[in-house]
Amino acid sequence: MSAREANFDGLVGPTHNYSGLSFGNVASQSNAASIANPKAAAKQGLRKMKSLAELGFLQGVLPPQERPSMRLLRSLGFTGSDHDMIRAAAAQEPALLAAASSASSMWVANAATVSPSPDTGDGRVHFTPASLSNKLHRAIEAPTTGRVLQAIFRDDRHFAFHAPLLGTPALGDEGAANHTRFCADYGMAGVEFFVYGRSEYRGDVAPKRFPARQTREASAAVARLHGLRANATVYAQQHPDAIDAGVFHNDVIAVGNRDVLFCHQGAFLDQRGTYDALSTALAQHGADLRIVEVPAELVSVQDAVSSYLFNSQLLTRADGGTLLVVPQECRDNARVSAYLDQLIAQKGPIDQVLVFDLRESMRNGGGPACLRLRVALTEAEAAAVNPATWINDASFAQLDAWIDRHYRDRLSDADLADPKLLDECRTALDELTGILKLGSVYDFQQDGQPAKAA
Ligand code: SUG
Repeated sequence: MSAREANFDGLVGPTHNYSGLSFGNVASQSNAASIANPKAAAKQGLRKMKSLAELGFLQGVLPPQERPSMRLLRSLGFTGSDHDMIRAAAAQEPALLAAASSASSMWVANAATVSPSPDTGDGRVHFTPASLSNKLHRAIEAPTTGRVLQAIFRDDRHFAFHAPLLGTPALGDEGAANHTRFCADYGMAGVEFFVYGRSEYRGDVAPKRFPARQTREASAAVARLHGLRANATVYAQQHPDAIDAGVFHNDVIAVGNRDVLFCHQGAFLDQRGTYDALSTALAQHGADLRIVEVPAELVSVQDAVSSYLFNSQLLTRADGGTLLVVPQECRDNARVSAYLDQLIAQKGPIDQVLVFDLRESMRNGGGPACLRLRVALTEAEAAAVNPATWINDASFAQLDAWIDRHYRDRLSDADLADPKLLDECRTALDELTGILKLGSVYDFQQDGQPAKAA
């Protein structure tokens, strides 16, 4: 069966800001309290989507979520009108208001784990929204994520949805950021690779400084839910030293596509054993794994974390060549930039590098790969996707104008206390669900509240 990989990028929401909410994510911590530009952020992301669509890649979009989350504030005991709750939270618990206001749903690599149909027990594409239980501001994403995904992948003959895992430390799940699929071809059964930071019940090695967000138990549960075959799943523990250096997801130190794995030499606790297990499993699925390992002497883990070299997208071009999509920060770092030049010159598995300015997202620790969710689709499955969510010239122009109409170009911590931000966000999202033909996916639409709450 022939199939293609689609990339669905998260559109940055109107409340994009720097609140320093993610302990263990160096960029989020170091840019705390700086001024954000939501309009520029949304346009940077949309431009990447448009460019990749123009190059012939299948590109979709996922909408932002309603923020601040009134559901969260109400569940924390704030009462009264929506504006009352925002004012009270701003006065009493500004950190909770910041958590309720984060635009973190833009990083859709954390939205869900997706297994394409050739890999799964029932031959459908399986989705498990990530519980993201390690961080309050992210744990509130899952219910809306599930609704949004089901409004896009809406034919249950092709698509199967699972509930997020329980939000408890033993089952920490961060979705596709810790999951990679290798295959000979997108339409053939492949090998699904799950990387975890710690195990709740096995093993004793864990990071000391920063949290390991993903557990082995969560990864294995997702694989079971999706009906993956035992000889087609490989598990590896992320190197705890990498997590302690700021690698809070595996996609900050490794990326794979088809038969190529591009990673740092310090990515996995058992680097050699991981390569062997992947090579063996992939060989049983018709391909030889090609590994591009970056040595620490050329690019340190610190350089990888600050440049996001591995938070790149590895895409297969129509001519079969491989494109690496990197953030501008990789060219700003002399060692990483030199490495990229050498990588292309050596004519190995990676043929081309494409650079994007994603600075607004990068300053919160979100690079090109964080911003996209990969879904390999057969022709019939692609035809069943909600067509309004594909990016083309017309949808780009509509979304670009929508951003112009609704987004601020400056947002500080203090601005989160402004209840008008909620009204602006709801008005924008109400219009967006019309553009993307999603129906009523947001709480404020389901509760029957008007877009402009008093
Ligand atoms: O979960 N940043 C996100 C970045 C997620 C990146 N995703 C992947 N690597 N796939 C996070 O740490 C920062 C928000 C703030 O600090 O306001 C934040 O949530």
